[in-house]
Amino acid sequence: MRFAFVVSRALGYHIPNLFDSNESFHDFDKALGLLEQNGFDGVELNLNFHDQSRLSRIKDCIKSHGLRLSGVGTGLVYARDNLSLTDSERSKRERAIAIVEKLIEFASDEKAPVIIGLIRGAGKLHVEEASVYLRDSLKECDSVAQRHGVRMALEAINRYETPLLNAADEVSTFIKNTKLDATGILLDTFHMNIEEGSIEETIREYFSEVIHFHIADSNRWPPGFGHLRIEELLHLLQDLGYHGWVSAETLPKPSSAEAVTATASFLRAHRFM
Ligand SMILES: [Mn+2]
Repeated sequence: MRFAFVVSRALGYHIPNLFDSNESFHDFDKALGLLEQNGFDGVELNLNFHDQSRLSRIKDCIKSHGLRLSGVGTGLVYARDNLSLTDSERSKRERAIAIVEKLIEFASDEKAPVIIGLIRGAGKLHVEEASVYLRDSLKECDSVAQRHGVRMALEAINRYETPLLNAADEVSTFIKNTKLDATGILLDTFHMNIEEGSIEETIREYFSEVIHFHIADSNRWPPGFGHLRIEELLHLLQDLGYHGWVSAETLPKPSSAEAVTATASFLRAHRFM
């Protein structure tokens, strides 16, 4: 297992307006330095743009700290630009798909998974109609991912954040029925704590389809601050032979820097790092 930490403008190490200005690149560089010092192998990002100059600057910065890109989240495409894969307006769906496809290209030299979370859409959706759009949109993205040798990680997200695909069984069935060959499941301990009867059983049952894993405690604070036994879940993943990324996607609590150091101490205390 390799460990990464999310650096973004919302969760993880929080940098307001990340990648919008030179100063934010400076803060990004500082955050990566902290990940490097604390023994992380990679960094996970949330991106909603695809201009080459910013993307290559990001890549260079990651490389200069000896880190890898563990995953590319796409939630900001929805949260910031209000574009989703299920928007009832075709042109908005197409814009969302186009960004995902560009980010697949960006992720391809690192073979990092591209994460499909809230870009699926949220709020008051007509679920049946949205499911059809989601199927068609993801089919298109999946074939681009396949061409680039990139996996898409479709995340099970709890019911309070979206009405679409809340539990692992729904994600698994959706991937199979839609025949998404480049897509696997992303399990997140925070979401599983809300949706699954047993987190351990869910990990066991869907393990062969899991390609990416997010950890956060029950309150989305770093591991050790809530009531989940994250160490037991990581031991289970290890026993099952998981070789993918485990990314900490926590709130920036007690602070951005302490979220990093607390996660690292937790992982070291349980001999994962
Ligand atoms: Mn997550």
